[in-house]
Amino acid sequence: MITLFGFAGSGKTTFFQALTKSKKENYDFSKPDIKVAKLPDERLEFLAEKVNSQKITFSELSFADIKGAIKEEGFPSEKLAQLKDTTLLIYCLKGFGEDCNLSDDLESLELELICYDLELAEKRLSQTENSQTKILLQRCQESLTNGIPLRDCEFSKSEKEALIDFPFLSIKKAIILVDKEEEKFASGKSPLLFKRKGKEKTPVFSFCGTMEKEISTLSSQLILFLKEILNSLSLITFYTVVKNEARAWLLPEGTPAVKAAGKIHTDMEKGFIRAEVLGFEDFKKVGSLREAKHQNLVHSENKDYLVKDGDIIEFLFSK
Ligand SMILES: Nc1nc2c(ncn2[C@@H]2O[C@H](COP(=O)(O)OP(=O)(O)OP(=O)(O)O)[C@@H](O)[C@H]2O)c(=O)[nH]1
Ligand SMILES: [Mg+2]
Repeated sequence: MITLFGFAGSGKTTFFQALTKSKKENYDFSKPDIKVAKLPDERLEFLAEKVNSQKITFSELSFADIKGAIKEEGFPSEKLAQLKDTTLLIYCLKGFGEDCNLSDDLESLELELICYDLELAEKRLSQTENSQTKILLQRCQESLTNGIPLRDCEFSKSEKEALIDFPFLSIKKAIILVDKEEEKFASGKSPLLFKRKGKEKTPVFSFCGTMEKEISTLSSQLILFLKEILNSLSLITFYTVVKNEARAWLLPEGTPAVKAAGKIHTDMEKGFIRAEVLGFEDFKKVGSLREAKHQNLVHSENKDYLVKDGDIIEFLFSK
C-alpha cells in the first residue's frame, strides 16, 4: 500500500483521482480511501501487439488517500496509525496558492511522524526486558529526539529485522510530491530546495493535480513518478502470454522463478518444472516468440533462477 500523506487541502484527493482515474464519491473520511492505479507499460503494449493478444492486463498498485489534518491542529495519533500498513509514503505538499510553504510543510509532516515514533519508542522501552531491544530502542529514541527520522539512521541487517516488530512510521520510504499551480507547472520552474539532512535521497516530483485530472491518460511526468515508486519499492516487472492474454506482473527484485510462478497460481509453484525465459530486449529485436525460439534466445531456467526485470516467462508445471 502506498499512502498519500499531507495536510488538508494539499491536493491529495485531486492527485489520487488523477492517478486512479476515479471520481469523488461520498466517502467516509474516517477510513482511508483505497483504489488501484494501473501501471502504464510500453513493453507490455508492444508485446501484446506483436503476439496479437486480445486481452491486455496491466499491473496495478494500491494507493490510499487519507483525509489530512489542518496544519495548525496536527494529526491525532489514531489518524497516523492508519499509516502503519503503508510500504511507501507520498508526502503531498501544497505548491499552489498564496499560503504555500513547501519546506515548512515537509518539516511539519516529518515532525508528526517523528513525534508519533518517539512516543512509541518510549512506550516500548518501558515494556521491554530484553537488553538488545533496549539498546536498539534507545538509539531510535536518540535519533528521534534529535529530529532525525528513522529512515535516515544506519541500522544493521539484524537491527532492521528487529525493527519490523515495531510499527514505526518515520522509517518508511518516502517520495515527495508537490501539487503545483498550472502556471508554475507550465514554466517548468522547480520551487523546491530541501536542504535538510538525509533529504537528498528522497525523490521529488511535481504535478498540477487539477490539470492531471482533466487529461484522460497519465502524463509522462506521472509515468516517471510511477516508475520511481517501483524503484523505491525494489519491484520489477515480468510478463506472461497465455492464450489470448498478455499480462504484466510485479515482483520484488531477487525473487526466484518458483515464487514468481506462485504469484500466478499456487499449483504452478507446487508443480513447477522449469521456466522458459526470454528477455524483453531480445524479444524486441526479433518481434516474435517463434523467431526468438528459433534463434535460441529463449533459455530454460530452474526454480532458483532470479527473475529479471522485463523477462517474458512461460512456466512449465505438472498438475
Ligand atoms: N491551483 C491548484 N489547485 C489545486 C491543485 N490541486 C488541487 N487543487 C485544489 O485544492 C483544493 C483541495 O484539493 P484536495 O485534493 O481536495 O485536497 P486534499 O489534500 O485531498 O485535502 P483533504 O482531503 O482535506 O486532506 C481543491 O479545490 C482543488 O481543486 C493544483 O495543482 N493547483
Ligand atoms: Mg482529500
